[in-house]
Amino acid sequence: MSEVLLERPIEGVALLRLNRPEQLNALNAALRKLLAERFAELAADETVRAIVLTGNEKAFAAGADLKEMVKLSSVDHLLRRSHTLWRSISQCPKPIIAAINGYAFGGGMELAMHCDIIVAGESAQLGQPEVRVGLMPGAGGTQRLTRAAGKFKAMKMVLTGRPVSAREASEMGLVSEVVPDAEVLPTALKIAETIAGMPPISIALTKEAVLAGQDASLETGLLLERRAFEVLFATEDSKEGMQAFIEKRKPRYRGR
Ligand code: CO8
Repeated sequence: MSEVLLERPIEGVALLRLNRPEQLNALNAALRKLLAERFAELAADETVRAIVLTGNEKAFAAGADLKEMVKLSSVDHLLRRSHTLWRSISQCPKPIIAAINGYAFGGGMELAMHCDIIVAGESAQLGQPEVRVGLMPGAGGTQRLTRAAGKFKAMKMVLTGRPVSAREASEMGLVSEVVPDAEVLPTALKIAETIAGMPPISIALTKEAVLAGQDASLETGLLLERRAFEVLFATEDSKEGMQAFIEKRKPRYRGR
């Protein structure tokens, strides 16, 4: 059975399931390569408007595969250039919704932070425990976590390795929504379905503006937003959306 399962549960929505349940979805090299390939395919597939990424009821992912990593040298890591695999996710132009049950630890939490929206179950735990095994976050944990939660919350997590509950994570601004465990995937799929019904160029430019703006000054971010906003007036979908509102009918978006 593949370590990453792809389903198409709703029109416009792709569902990716991490599938190494016996290892709590620990991210080994094969799984990460497959995941990167899936994201590249879904990014290029015009019928896909939103992606949901999930694990199982016990784990979203318990981190990088320590049994594999213990054998690697610095040079192995360098030569693997595994950051290029993460890029396929971070540069995916389609919205990605993480649906988290159970553990999202280490590389698993970093994977969740590559997503755009995070739905977590009440019993989910999020953490960066790498320090406890003599490592540190290596896929954006020191950076994305700090940007999401601020220096002091982030420092406490990465320096103690202590996980936080879904509720704590929510208070820290680390997750978008906390729901009962059984509602995680249905909620994520519902959000994806809503996004899939929106005009795709609006969605792509909005996602791009939010992400690019995070690394820019406010002035530059506002400029990026303005330019993208102006570009949208060239799309058929913007005309259709506004016209449908005026005519009190449902818009028909074509992605043009
Ligand atoms: N790597 C490999 N195997 C794992 C991992 C892991 N990260 N996590 C769990 N497993 C395996 C266990 O070894 C066990 O396998 P087996 O039955 O063959 O012994 C199976 O999954 C079930 O695990 P447990 O028996 O430990 O289950 P518990 O419910 O008792 O505990 C925990 C669950 C608390 C999640 C515990 O398994 C744990 O602490 N796991 C390790 C968590 C961790 O340290 N994660 C960080 C790893 S380092 C990292 O992510 C660095 C990221 C760097 C960049 C990203 C590159 C991908």
